[in-house]
This record gives sequence, structure tokens and C-alpha cells, in this order.
Amino acid sequence: MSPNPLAESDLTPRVMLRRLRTRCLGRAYEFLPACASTNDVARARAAAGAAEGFVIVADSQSAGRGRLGRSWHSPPGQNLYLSLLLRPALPARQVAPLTLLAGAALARTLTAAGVTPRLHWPNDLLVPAAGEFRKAAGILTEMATSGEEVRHVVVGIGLNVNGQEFPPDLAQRATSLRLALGRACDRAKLLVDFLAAFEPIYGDFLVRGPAAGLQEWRRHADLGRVCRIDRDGARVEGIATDIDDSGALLVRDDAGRMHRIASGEMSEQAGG
Ligand code: BT5
Repeated sequence: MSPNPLAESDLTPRVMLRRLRTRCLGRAYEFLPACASTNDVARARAAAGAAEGFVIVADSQSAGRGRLGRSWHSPPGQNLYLSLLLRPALPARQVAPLTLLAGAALARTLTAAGVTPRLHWPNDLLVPAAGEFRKAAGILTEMATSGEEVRHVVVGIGLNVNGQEFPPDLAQRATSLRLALGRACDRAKLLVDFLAAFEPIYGDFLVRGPAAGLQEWRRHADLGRVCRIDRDGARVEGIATDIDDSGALLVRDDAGRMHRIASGEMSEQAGG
């Protein structure tokens, strides 16, 4: 009889709930062998009343999404694709730092796993592979609002854990923890460790604001490099000097002018 890998999955609720160390995050937990996008499932569960801390994990996604309509390569059996539902009682304009705070928690988790991650504003996590830093994780934060108030936030994370091969368009840019560490990793452990790292960072954010979490983000960030930002058809080139207290990127151009970039795409310049 051939084994049923999904019945034995390391990510099923039975296994996960035993391993969780959090009070809230992941205490409501769902696992799907496959779905289109975990962010879409989380949004549907939010509309049906799911509580703060709900986590949905899929073993594979057929329409995993990045930002701006881009796709997230999501094959089965190897990686982590998760969405975390949050219901912060905050005005919508204060929610932007959450992507960076999730990045900080992910960086803490991976550091503990033995890799040296590098956070790339706003939502990429890179790890060393083949003599350079390559993308191993991405974060997609989506929000539903009612006027000025947040109804819910979905923080979606894709983390390449044990994948070793990528489609041609990603082969030179993507990597995984397994390729970085030279050994397979326990994705359920990474998930429970991430949730345990993020819970206090999120709690501190709700009570005191984002400063401490953003400081942790800075410690892992690839700031100080020459970069190019494209937004709304306009281009800013300069040095990515810092982030401000809302998580926006601060770029100093050649003329010394500072530009505050609330959202956009940061590409490194050749030689930067
Ligand atoms: C992101 O977007 O990096 C956010 C990705 C979030 C994915 C998670 S998976 C769970 C949850 N459910 C979803 O549907 N999404 C979230 P962005 O910055 O736009 O980067 C997307 C780009 O990363 C693509 O255009 C590719 O170049 C590259 N890419 C795609 N799949 C990748 C992978 N598996 N590993 C590394 N890079 C990848």
C-alpha cells in the first residue's frame, strides 16, 4: 500500500496544535493540502468571523500571489505557504509597519535556524546561496477596511524551506533554506517558531507602536546601498538610508534631497 503523504503531513492541526507555543497566533488553525491562495482563504474565513490569530497553511497553492499581480511559485511537499489573520484595533493608516514586523520575526526565526537572513524593503527576505543573497521568502500583507478602521489584516508568507529546484525565471534569483544550510529543515518547527517570534512583536506594536519591531527589522536590513525606486511611473535613485517610524523607506538622491517612499519597488543598482 502506498503511503498517503497528506494524511501524515507535518502541518496538520493535530500535529501543529501540539507544537504551538503561542497564546493566540495559530490557536485557530487550518491546513489544506491545496488551495488557490492562502490569502484568499484567510480573507474568506475573516468574512465568516474567524478570530484574530487564525492561521491557514496550504501544502501547495495553484494561484499563490505576490504583489502587483505577480505570482508565487508554490509546489507541494516542500515549503511553507501561510496566512495569518489579524484584527488590530487601529486606524488603517497605522497598519503599514506590519509587513516589516513580520519580516523581523521571520528573520529572527531563520537566524535561530542557522542562516543569516537579509531583509530587503519592503517585503523580501534573502539568504546566502551560490555566493550571493537570493530570495527565500516574501510577504504579502492585505487589509480590509471600513472607513478609517481596519476590519482585518491578512499577512501572507511564502518561505522556501526544502525546495531545491526552481522554474527557469526564478533559478538565478530564488533559493531555499535547504540550499542555504545544506540540510533539510522541519517546516512545522519553522512555523511554530515564526508564530512564537511574531506574537510578542505584534503585541508590543499594539501597545507601544512599531519602534522596537522596526529596530529589529533594521538590524537585518540591506540599507545603505544605492537603489532605484519606481513608483507611479516616476523614478527615484539614491541611497536607501533608513526607514521612518511608519516603515516608509528614506532615500537620499545625488543632490542630497530625501525622498520618503511609502510603497514601491526597490531594485539595487549595478555596483550598489
Ligand atoms: C512577494 O511578492 O514576495 C510576496 C509573496 C507572498 C507569497 C505568500 S504564499 C502564502 C500567501 N498566499 C499567497 O497567495 N501569497 C502569500 P513580490 O514582492 O511581488 O514578489 C513576487 C516575485 O518573487 C515574483 O514575481 C518572482 O520574481 C519571485 N518569486 C515567485 N515565487 C518565488 C519563490 N517561491 N521564491 C522566490 N522568489 C519567488
